[in-house]
Amino acid sequence: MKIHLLLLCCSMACHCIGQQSFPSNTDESKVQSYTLPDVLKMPNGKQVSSGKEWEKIQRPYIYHLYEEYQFGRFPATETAIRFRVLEVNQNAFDGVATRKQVRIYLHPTDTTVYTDVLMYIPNKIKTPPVFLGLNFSGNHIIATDKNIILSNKWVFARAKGAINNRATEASRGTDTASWQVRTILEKGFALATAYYGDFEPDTVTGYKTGIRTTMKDVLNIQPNEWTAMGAWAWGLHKIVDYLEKDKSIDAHKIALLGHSRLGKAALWAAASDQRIALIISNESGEGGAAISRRWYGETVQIINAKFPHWFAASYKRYGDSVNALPVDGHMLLSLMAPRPLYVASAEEDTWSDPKGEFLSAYEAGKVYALLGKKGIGANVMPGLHQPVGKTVRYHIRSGKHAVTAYDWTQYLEFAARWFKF
Ligand code: GTR
Repeated sequence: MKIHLLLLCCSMACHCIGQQSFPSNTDESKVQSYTLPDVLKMPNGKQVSSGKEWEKIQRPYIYHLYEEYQFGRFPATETAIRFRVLEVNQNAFDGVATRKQVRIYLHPTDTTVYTDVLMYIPNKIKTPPVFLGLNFSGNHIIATDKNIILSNKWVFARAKGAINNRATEASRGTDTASWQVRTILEKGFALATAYYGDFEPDTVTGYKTGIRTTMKDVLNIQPNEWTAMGAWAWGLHKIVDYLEKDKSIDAHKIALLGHSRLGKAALWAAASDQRIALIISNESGEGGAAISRRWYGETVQIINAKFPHWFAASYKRYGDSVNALPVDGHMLLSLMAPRPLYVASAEEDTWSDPKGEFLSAYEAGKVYALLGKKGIGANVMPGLHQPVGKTVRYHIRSGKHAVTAYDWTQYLEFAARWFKF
């Protein structure tokens, strides 16, 4: 019976969450017309006419809309990190790199509240630029290196090698494809990564054991005043705090990469922290780079039903009236300007709406142009494997929802160009 219902539901282009089913679409001819909020229209109705007006009036206004309607606010209280270098080994990757594992204590007194940052730093380069990115189930997944500390935090039951929601030795190196560490090092970049679950486990009740609860008194904010996305973005800010103190890399050259839900978190982290010099949205989709007003792939209604902890309560009001949402993907991308921004999609990743991601990147180009930078240029989607654009760059590749070697090749080239490296 259950299977029958599911089949019926899917043939009707519906997405089922528990007992509920929500309409979803992957037929371009069914996408209705929509009007995007004008990213350059100021609250007084006038158009932004200078970079100064953007910085002083419009950017703070749009940023505030995001706090209010999607991501929630950050704690107003600043905390200083403490850290301990747990390990340094100059012989990683056959001597190509130094491996460094650093424990960042997030709480001023409770030493159980921490994140472990894993770094690989190329030995041949003095203070290299660094790629930063959160990973999905512990640092040990990114390489087969046996010396990486195995995370003992909660992980999804579906995480490879996991038993009872904990990583095991079998979990090591299970996501090397997404990280391409050797190539990153060979191109002269360092890599820094941490597990997003160190800040908040990605479940509806994850906030109870994450920093939104463990640090609520220190940060002076209640868990429901912000969001899981906010907690992950805050975690990235703390890692940047650490990177600024680490003399072995160039903290003026931090490239932040986020895939999928971590792409959404990365965009929010970069919107709220100018120390992040370059941003890569890898298939961040709904609530990230994609245009929510396009009825294609995942919708605001679906994302809120499936992941109620990700976004602010006010975001849920727009599930069936997305055209009234005060923000849309192009506005989030505009908050990256004038910093180099790479948006990427995959052909088979219809859930993330590749066309919506492209259009959003194209639209954000208006803000980049205002600030004297070049966006994507033409609003015609490029073919597969044909990256376009300068300060805002975009590609769509063949294949599924993932970070691949092809993607890394483009990102490394893009970052090398911008960091003059
Ligand atoms: C999906 C979710 C997407 C995307 C993805 C991921 O289930 O609907 O918004 O974030 O997960 O993170 O892999």
